[in-house]
Amino acid sequence: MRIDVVTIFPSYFDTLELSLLGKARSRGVLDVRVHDLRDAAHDRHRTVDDTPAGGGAGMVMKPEPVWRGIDDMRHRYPGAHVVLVTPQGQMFNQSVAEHLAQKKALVFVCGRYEGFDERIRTYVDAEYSIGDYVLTGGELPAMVIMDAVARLVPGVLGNEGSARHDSHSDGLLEFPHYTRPAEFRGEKVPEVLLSGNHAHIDKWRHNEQLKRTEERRPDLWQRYMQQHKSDN
Ligand code: JCQ
Repeated sequence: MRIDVVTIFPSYFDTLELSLLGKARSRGVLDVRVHDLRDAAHDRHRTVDDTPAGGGAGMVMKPEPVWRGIDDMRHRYPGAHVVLVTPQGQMFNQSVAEHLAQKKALVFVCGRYEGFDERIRTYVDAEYSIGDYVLTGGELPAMVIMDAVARLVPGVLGNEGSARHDSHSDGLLEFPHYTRPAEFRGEKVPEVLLSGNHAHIDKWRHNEQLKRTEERRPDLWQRYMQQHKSDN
């Protein structure tokens, strides 16, 4: 998979090298390239923002550099899926991550200030939000989405199996995990996990997933029950 990022803060992405994504890159599974949006600004001051039409506080990202940035990516990668990350986008979740993981080339355009000039939305394929809160820029959300997507790309994780059985991959929260010691400050590892009976263990874990999801995430539990009502 190829991922391009367009941002006015390319150095934010330096830490990617240190992560699992960096290892995937060095193995050639993932190709991440970060571009400075200011390179697409053609004036002497490399201006990417301007005052809002109609007045008001803050600044708005100028359409021309953002459009040039996107257009440049589309020329380099004709099939690229161009994504905007803003609080106004469709909610990003595991299903969206799975959808994006199918793409051969992704482009993230990171916004700053009060947001993009509205006219830029015509030139993107999707707009996602990572949650109902406001950040100072799209860089962190882009990294969140990249991380969630990249770990689903075959070869990115060392252990291929570990991507599949995670929270949300089946619409339920994860079951509780334990490791040694068998007793920690008076609390024991549930006996079933030490039994060696894998049928029992699987059943226990699934039941714990249901209990925990019902208690903590009634929204997810409702949807799961709706989808599984015929399986008993
Ligand atoms: C994304 N949830 C919150 C901040 C403006 C381009 O528009 C803007 C984008 C941001 C960064 O994104 C978020 C966000 N999902 O704050 C301001």
